[in-house]
Amino acid sequence: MGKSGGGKTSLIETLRGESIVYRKTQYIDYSDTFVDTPGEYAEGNDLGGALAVYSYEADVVGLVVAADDDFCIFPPACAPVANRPVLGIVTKCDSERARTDMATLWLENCGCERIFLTSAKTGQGIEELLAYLK
Ligand SMILES: Nc1nc2c(ncn2[C@@H]2O[C@H](COP(=O)(O)OP(=O)(O)OP(=O)(O)O)[C@@H](O)[C@H]2O)c(=O)[nH]1
Ligand SMILES: [Mg+2]
Repeated sequence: MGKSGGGKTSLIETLRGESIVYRKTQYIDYSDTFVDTPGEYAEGNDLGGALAVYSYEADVVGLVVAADDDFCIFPPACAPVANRPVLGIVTKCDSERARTDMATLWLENCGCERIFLTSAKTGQGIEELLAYLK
């Protein structure tokens, strides 16, 4: 879960070994190994409850923040309310506007137990994340 345009679907495509094709996520897609969610669900209170429900369908929850994001939508100390591992995933580490340290700090403040630094474009961090998930 994470902001719209943050790179969730691209990350999933990369983890699957597929090429990246831009497709706005329009609904919660739980048809396969990954549960992909539209960013809008994480951006407002009205749909946020659905993310909580779907998080209980998953073995592991990933909070996604792009390295070039200007702000973080997740509040501090939100991760420990889940009774399963909550990972922090920094996407777009290749971006020329990347502030990876800032994104990492935001996810640490959320209480994420592991933080992966990734790029769907360069493949950075993908093997490490796959190894963890496997
Ligand atoms: N530079 C760079 N761009 C990326 C990366 N990952 C995704 N993008 C770009 O960011 C844009 C949004 O990517 P998506 O994967 O669709 O983002 P999303 O989080 O699934 O967005 P929603 O479906 O709206 O929630 C696309 O134009 C991607 O090409 C990355 O690792 N590096
Ligand atoms: Mg998407």
